[in-house]
Amino acid sequence: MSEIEQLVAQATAEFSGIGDAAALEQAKARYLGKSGSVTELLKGLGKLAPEERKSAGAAINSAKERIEAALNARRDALRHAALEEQLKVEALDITLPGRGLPTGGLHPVTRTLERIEALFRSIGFDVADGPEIEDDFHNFTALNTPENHPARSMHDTFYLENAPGLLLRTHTSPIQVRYMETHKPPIRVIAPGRVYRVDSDATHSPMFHQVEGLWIDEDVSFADLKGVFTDFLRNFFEKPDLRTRFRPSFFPFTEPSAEIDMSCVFCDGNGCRVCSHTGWLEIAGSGMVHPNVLRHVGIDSEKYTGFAFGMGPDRLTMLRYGVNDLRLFFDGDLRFLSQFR
Ligand code: 2NM
Repeated sequence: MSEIEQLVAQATAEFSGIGDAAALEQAKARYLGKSGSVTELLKGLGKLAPEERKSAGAAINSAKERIEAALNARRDALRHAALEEQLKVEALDITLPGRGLPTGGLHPVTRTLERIEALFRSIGFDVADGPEIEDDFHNFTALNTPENHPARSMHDTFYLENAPGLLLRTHTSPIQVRYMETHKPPIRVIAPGRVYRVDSDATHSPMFHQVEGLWIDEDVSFADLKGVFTDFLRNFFEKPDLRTRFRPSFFPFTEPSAEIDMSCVFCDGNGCRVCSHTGWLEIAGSGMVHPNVLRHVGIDSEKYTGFAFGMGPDRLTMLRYGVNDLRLFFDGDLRFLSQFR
């Protein structure tokens, strides 16, 4: 056998003995690479006599083609074997039961907010929102809060470190202030949202929710406040016999002001542990909008009057679902939250 034919036999035998792709490419280099055996033979052609060159060249090229064919055959075989191996490992058992798609659900406080919004929309209220980072005017000054009021202190309000005059809103009233600045009476609007106060214990979270309501028109009275809010609570708790009482109170932004209590939804007012045996639960603050507030937003306080109220949907959610720890709503523990799906 000629030297060339021997080279073809040797390469073919070597390739078929190789089991992995990287080793095969190295073997290829030894024959077909820059200084591989076949390449060296081709370089040697120049030294041959011209009459020998043609047949020698043809023989080398034929050998080169057969070595390349052997190489490609082995490449295919290895690729095929790797695929077979992979299919064996990744075998799909279509008889296994499916894993199922977990379904999400709305947070219980979100459900309460949506319920409150739907009830107020049904009697003609708009739903507004606004920035959680507020300025001093919209959060305090427009709401008739004196410069020295304790709510303005750093002990009660989160102020932004690098932005003088900016703070995290402590109530959703600034939404109402912005609404009054941009709308003319009659105004009927509720303002739900997150609010922030420097406060953190078993019954206080530094972030909590509020919904405030506002109705301004000619001749809006305290009687309208009593009717609207009592009706809202009866619908919210689905208790047509629920009762309310209004106790005198104080807020800078309302005059007169009142705390709203409702008959306990657990004992219907007979007294139980939830209502500390009083039969009543505190549920909201309210009052007639102070004329100074109307003046700050450019509404004629001689022509228009209005009522406003503020309540905590977190507490409403606790009462509606019988939850006794506020923090459960904000811990993000799915064992708790998934019970509300
Ligand atoms: C409350 C209690 C009483 C209130 C007042 C206003 C505004 F913007 F019209 F002045 N919004 N909300 C208000 C009144 C809020 O929360 C306990």
